[in-house]
Amino acid sequence: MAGPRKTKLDDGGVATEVEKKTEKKLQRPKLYKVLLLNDDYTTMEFVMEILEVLFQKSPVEAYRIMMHVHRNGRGLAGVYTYEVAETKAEQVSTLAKDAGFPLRATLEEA
Ligand code: TYC
Repeated sequence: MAGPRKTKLDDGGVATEVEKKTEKKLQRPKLYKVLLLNDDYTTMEFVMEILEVLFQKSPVEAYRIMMHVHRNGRGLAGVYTYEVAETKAEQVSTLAKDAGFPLRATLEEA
């Protein structure tokens, strides 16, 4: 059973094109990495709290990610669809600003 299904209304090609377009619209959305950036002022404790509260990391995982960012400059906090990733990155900045820290996050296509 290879190839597109034939229907009673098969028009010899046009309907097949429409089906292809429909398939394309149903493709999975792109995913984006939220990357935490290192800085010299945000405390390690605050970064871990952000990872636990916003990115649902365990304390052990939060410590591992925070130390990775501290040593390497950036690190993966999570992977999400665009709107969720944008919101997470904004929440990082807002919560950090409210606490007096310059912590930032950036997005990268996964
Ligand atoms: N470098 C910071 C310090 O020494 C800790 C830190 C880790 C800051 C990770 C930001 O994303 C970050 N206090």
